[in-house]
Amino acid sequence: GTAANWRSRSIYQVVTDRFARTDGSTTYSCNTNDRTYCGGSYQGIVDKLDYIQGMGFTAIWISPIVENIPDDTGYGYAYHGYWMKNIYALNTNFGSGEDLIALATALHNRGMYLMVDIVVNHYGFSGNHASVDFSAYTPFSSSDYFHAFCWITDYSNQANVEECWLGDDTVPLPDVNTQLDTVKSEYQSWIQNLVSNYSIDGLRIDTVKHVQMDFWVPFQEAAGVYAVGEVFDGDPSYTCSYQENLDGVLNYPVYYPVVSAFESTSGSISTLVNMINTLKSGCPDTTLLGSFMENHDNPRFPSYTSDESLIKNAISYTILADGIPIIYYGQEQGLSGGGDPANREALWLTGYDTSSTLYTHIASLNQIRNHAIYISDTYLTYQNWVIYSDSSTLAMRKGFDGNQIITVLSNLGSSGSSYTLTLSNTGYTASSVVYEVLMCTAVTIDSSGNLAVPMANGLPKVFYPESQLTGSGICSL
Ligand code: ABC
Ligand code: CA
Repeated sequence: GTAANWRSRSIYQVVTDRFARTDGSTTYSCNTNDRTYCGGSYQGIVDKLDYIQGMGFTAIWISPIVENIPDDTGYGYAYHGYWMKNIYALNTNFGSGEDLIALATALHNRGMYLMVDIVVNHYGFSGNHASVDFSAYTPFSSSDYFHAFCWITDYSNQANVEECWLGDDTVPLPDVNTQLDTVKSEYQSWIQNLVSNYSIDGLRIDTVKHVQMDFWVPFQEAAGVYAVGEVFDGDPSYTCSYQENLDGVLNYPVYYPVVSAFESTSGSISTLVNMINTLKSGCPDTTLLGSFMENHDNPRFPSYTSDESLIKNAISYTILADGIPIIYYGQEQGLSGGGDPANREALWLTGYDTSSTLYTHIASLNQIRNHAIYISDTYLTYQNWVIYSDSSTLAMRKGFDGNQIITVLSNLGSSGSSYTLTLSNTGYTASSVVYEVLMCTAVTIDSSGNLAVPMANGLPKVFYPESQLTGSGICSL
């Protein structure tokens, strides 16, 4: 898929080893602290596509697929897939090549896309940095293909970030010399073949800020599909600069203010509003950024707060703001693990409940977004506009007249009071009827065009014109 194809997608991120097993077990034990393979597989994902599609997702992102080091390291096994050994072989813990192709086919039969996580920055090793056995690597089988050893020690020094090694003397991550022409062309032909062999529709690229900027343009061109890069950095100018060279980057700049705005009833809404506006003007294309509020590297949001209203608001922002929404597996079941490795729970232990509050919340949000896109894909390129904010509220508009979703967010929490918020600037026609699609209640716009929002219990509100809902199935219309 091209960047334009991906703009309309909504992505469900799975840690392949932890999402679903081939035997469909809902009891197989998986202790995250053990950092071992728990048996999740490509076949397991295929068998649970109804569960994913039932929430309205139109794409999945899976863990890195290539062969990793087999060792039981001081940090456990490579169940996450980021410790490469051979880029020309698969990690068979997740299944065979046929299984992976079967997953791609099953997705495509449903009109869904496959995004695969990839690493080019480093390989993996178990033990001291000085004892790395380069001959075990394919195809970069000697130290000549790697940067000379040094640890990354200074994130303000870009050469140090690019040329030194991640990791430590338990698991060093030997840093590939991505400045060599032979390495660049090997990686280009590798990615071209990988994408075509497994019918991959898009890439999530790991450790992008650890590789020279000029590596990315020809690499993405060789891949021929949309790529979203991981630039793990909250600084908008630094992170957005990578979007000059890659279709998209993960929206780390907005991640931090989203979490802090909604993790408690005293979070700062204004810091979030400022970041939204900074990105709108400062990032090449906010509508191609990957929006997320959880992932496998950061504590899950419910580890900060168990308040369901706050959680629902943060999810609503993630799905209805600019960018391609990415929901991390388990958010729909309210999993609450803290930092790595606690945030990589086995989903099967939840029993895949499709009636849980957050499962249906996510389904409603994806459904209204998918519908607005179906009505007109100009919904996607209309840049999200903050039409109102105060110390506990953020109201935003996305979509042109007649096809605009108005999202009203609050961080008052579940015990928030009931009151009416009067909003202007929604663009809704005076005296027309709009629907609040999370509770399925109709609201009439007043004769001056104002929307009276019934706020209560700190819950988010999502509005859309009733006239455009006919036949959508949303709120039984
Ligand atoms: C292993 C063990 C862990 C153990 C750890 C020390 O080693 O499993 O239990 O605690 C993979 C595995 C991990 C594994 C690592 C290392 O490899 O998933 O389980 O941890 O062996 C990507 C992936 C990530 C993956 C790797 C490595 C890279 O998403 O899953 O990890 O292939 C850096 C990298 C980033 C990387 C991340 C984990 O580390 O840049 O690519 N993620 C600052 C730095 C960031 C740094 C981040 C976290 O700290 O700037 O570059 O990310 O260390 C904001 C600032 C940010 C700042 C944050 C903390 O604060 O704006 O810049 O980020 O305000
Ligand atoms: Ca590097």
